[in-house]
Amino acid sequence: LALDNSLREALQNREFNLVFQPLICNVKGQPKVQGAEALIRWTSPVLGQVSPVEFIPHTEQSGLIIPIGRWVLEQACQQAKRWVDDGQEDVFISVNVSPRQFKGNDLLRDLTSALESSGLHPHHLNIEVTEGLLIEASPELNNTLQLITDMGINLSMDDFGTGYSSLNYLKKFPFNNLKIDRSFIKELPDNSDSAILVTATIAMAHQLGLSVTAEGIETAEQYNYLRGLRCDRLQGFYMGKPVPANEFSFELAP
Ligand code: G
Ligand code: G
Ligand code: MN
Ligand code: NA
Repeated sequence: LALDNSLREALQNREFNLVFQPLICNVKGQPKVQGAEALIRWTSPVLGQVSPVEFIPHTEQSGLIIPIGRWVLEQACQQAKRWVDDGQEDVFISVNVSPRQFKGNDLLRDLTSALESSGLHPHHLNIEVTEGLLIEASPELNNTLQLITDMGINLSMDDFGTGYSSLNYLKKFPFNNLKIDRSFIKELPDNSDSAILVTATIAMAHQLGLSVTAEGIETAEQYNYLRGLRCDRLQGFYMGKPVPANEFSFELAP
């Protein structure tokens, strides 16, 4: 495939970059930007901007996600270290890791090496995995997730509610944080089904000892509603779009 060939050259030709979307910590009375989700972007000389929705699946198929994922981890950790050095002592960086990266032994090595080479303390690093990873739940997978947690890295379950959400997973695996998928946030606060689901999910997660992130917040109403529900972290275009590091601000926009 032409796309695969282009992707193969993209890494060495420096066609990828990371953008960072603010994650707002819902501290009582005083919300603040505490971290960022790192998101990959690809500018191909031939195709222009290609969304990760299109190219990540190809890299998972071909295995290119391994070196690309390694690059993402390195870049994300280096950026977080710069923020720490600039005085953002509590900052965290959240990185998407695809299921394919859990096959084999590369991930633990890549995590270790990204942390070591950047000098970033592991508690500044958060890994996001989708529910899809857990379909093939196995003792090895549980072991890997536990080792990541033991390293001091935090674990989020991304896109919660879209796939094979099972409360069982949340108990069985060592997650610290649950990200409610934006499809549930979209119709807040007026849609009563969404309101009930989101309210119950937050309560349940808190009882299981997990913090909750709401993603896809696009309006002031959604923002205020979720703050009222004691949702721990807030993310969405209303507070900030993904931007390159030099445009990222720790000032809360709205
Ligand atoms: O940022 P955007 O909305 O374009 O992201 C689209 C999808 O691509 C999301 O599901 C997101 O999790 C995924 N994605 C973005 N960056 C990365 C990355 O660095 N690694 C992986 N595995 N997925 C990513
Ligand atoms: O699957 P994941 O949660 O990793 O997806 C992250 C993607 O969600 C990012 O690419 C980002 O562009 C997108 N995103 C972030 N905030 C919003 C939002 O408020 N609205 C919409 N529609 N997309 C968002
Ligand atoms: Mn994510
Ligand atoms: Na998501």
